[in-house]
Amino acid sequence: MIQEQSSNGRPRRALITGITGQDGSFLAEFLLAKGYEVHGIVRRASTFNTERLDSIYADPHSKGVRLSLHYGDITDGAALRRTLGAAAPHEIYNLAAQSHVRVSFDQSEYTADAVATGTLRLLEAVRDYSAAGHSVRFYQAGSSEMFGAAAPPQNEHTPFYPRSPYAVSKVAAHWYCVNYREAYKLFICNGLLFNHESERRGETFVTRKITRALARIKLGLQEKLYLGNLNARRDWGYAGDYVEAMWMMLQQSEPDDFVIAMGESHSVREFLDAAGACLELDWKNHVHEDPRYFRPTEVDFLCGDATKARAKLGWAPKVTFPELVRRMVEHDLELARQEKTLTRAGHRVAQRGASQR
Ligand code: NAP
Ligand code: G4F
Repeated sequence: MIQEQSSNGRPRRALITGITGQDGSFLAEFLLAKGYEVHGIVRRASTFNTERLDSIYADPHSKGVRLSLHYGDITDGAALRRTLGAAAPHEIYNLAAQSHVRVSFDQSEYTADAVATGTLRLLEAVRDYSAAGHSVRFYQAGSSEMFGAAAPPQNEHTPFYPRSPYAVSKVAAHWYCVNYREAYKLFICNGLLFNHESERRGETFVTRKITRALARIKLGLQEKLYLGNLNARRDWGYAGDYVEAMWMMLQQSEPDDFVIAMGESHSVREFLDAAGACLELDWKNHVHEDPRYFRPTEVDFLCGDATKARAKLGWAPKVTFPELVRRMVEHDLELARQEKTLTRAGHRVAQRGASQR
C-alpha cells in the first residue's frame, strides 16, 4: 500500500461529496487503500443511504479510523463551509449530483440547484478556504452527457451540445470550474467521464436495470422488463477504473481537463444481447417498450476518445465491456438466488415500485 502523506508526515486528507453514490464508494475505498484520511458528505435521509459504504465503515469511536462522514448537502452552502473547516482537505472530489438524466426533465430546477449551483457554492467555499492559506486540489465530475448531440468520437476539443437539464447543468458546472481556475489560480480538474457501471450502479440506470431484471427472469421471479430506447449507444466502462483516473488528474503538476472513456460504443440492445448470453436467456421474449422511459431529447451516440488521458496520465482501463457485463450479471444472479431462497422459505422480500425502475 502506498502511504500518501502531507508534508508534516500525516496522511493526506480527501473530501468527497456524493460519497454514498456508486463512484463515491469506489473512490473512498481507493483513497483509503492509498493511506488517505477520507471525509464524505452524507445527506440526511429517513432511511439508511450508506449501504455502499458498509464494507469500509468503521465505528468512529474506534482507534485509527480514517473514514469520517459529515451531514451536509450540496444545496447548503453553510454546511459545505463548515465541513471544509472540519475536514481541512488537501483534495476535494465533487461527485454529488442528481445524476439521473430522465429524472432531470421532471426535476429540472432541483437538478440545476444541485448540479450547477451546488458546484458554484462549493467553489466559493474553496475560494475562501484557499485564500486563507490552504493548498487544495479540486476534481469536478463532468459527464459525456455534456457532448450530447455532438458527433462521435468525442474528445476534449468537441463542442458541448447538452440535451437535458442535467447535461446543461453539468456544462455550467464545467465552466464555473474553468473560470475559477483562471480567475483565482485554483487547482481544478474537470473529468469528462463517459458512462461507467458496476455491481453498485443505481438500479434505475439502464445497465443495472437490465442485469437485475434478466437475472430475476432467469430464476422465475419476474416475467417482463419495460425499457425505453434500445438504439441509444453508450461507451460503457467499469467504475473502479474510472475513479482511479479522478485521482490521477489531481496528482499532475498542472490542472487540466480529461476525457475518460473506453473508446468503444454499444447500443442498449447490444447490452441486452451480452447480458442475455451470460444467462443463456432470450431477452426478446421478455422486454417490452414503455414510453415513460423515453426522453424528450435523447443522446443517441456517445463514444469517447481518451487519448490525452492515456498519454498524460498513463490511465488505462482494466475491465473490458464483456467482463463488465459478466460481473454485473453474476452479482445480480446471486442477489436473485438469495431472493428466491428467502421467498421459498416463506419470507416476504420487498419489491421497489415499478415507476422507479
Ligand atoms: P450516483 O450513484 O447517483 O451518486 C450521486 C451521489 O450524489 C450520491 O451520494 C447522492 O446521495 C449524492 N447527492 C445527490 N444529491 C445531493 C445533494 N443535494 N447533496 C449532497 N449529495 C447529493 O452517481 P455516480 O454514478 O456515483 O456519479 C458520481 C458523479 O459523477 C455524479 O456527479 C454524476 O453526475 C457524475 N457522472 C457519472 C457518470 C456515470 O456513468 N456513473 C458519468 C459521468 C459523470 P444519496 O446517496 O443520498 O442519493
Ligand atoms: O443508463 P442511463 O439512464 O444513463 P445515461 O442517460 O447515459 O446517464 C448516465 O451516464 C452519464 C454519462 O454519459 C452520466 F453523466 C449520468 O449521470 C448517468 O450516470 O441511460 C442510457 C441509455 C439512454 O439513452 C436511455 O434512453 O439507455 C436508454 N434507456 C433505454 N431504456 C434507458 C431505458 N435508460 C434508463 N435509465 N431506463 C430505461 O428503461
